[in-house]
Amino acid sequence: PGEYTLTYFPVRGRGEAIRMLLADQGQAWTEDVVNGEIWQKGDLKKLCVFGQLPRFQDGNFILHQSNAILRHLARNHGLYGQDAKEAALLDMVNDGVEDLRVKYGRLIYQNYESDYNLLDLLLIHLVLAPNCLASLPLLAGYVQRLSARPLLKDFLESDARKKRLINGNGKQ
Ligand code: 0HH
Repeated sequence: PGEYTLTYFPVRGRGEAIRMLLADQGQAWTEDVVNGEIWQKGDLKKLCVFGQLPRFQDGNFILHQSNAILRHLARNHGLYGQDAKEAALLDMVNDGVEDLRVKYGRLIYQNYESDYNLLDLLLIHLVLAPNCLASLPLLAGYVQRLSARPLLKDFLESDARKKRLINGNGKQ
């Protein structure tokens, strides 16, 4: 791959699963942080295919849509299964996680309201309700196992991540 740059708002949001994948793979990337003031100007929004972030650069190759970015990185880093059927199963699970993320987004922003993708969402649930996995040992073990992976652990405990807002609207 070329040099990686993630352009996103100063939150975990739809950037965090991408960041966790890269961190866990030992892959360096550049953070291009867009605050509200820059976004309000509208110039960047016009450049975005769907008028939204995240935007990801792999060298000269520019991608939008967080799940397309995750799949691109999964292919680049050999994380997309052994064959077309395994890739289809990964798509199925990730699409299910996306459905859950959309519901979570509604809860946080309106109503309040793959592996890395699910881990991010579960970690956020643990912020909202620390005991929510108490009766779900398989999921709790999953969170512990993944969070203990050395590179991912370093990332999860890094100052930069601790400082990063979870949602940006104070509702967590
Ligand atoms: N389907 C797209 C994807 O998966 C959805 C992208 C999307 O919803 O990539 N982008 C939103 C930002 S994610 C967007 O660009 C929601 C978190 C926003 C938190 C902002 C907090 C800022 C705090 C300083 N929205 C801007 C827009 O639509 O104009």
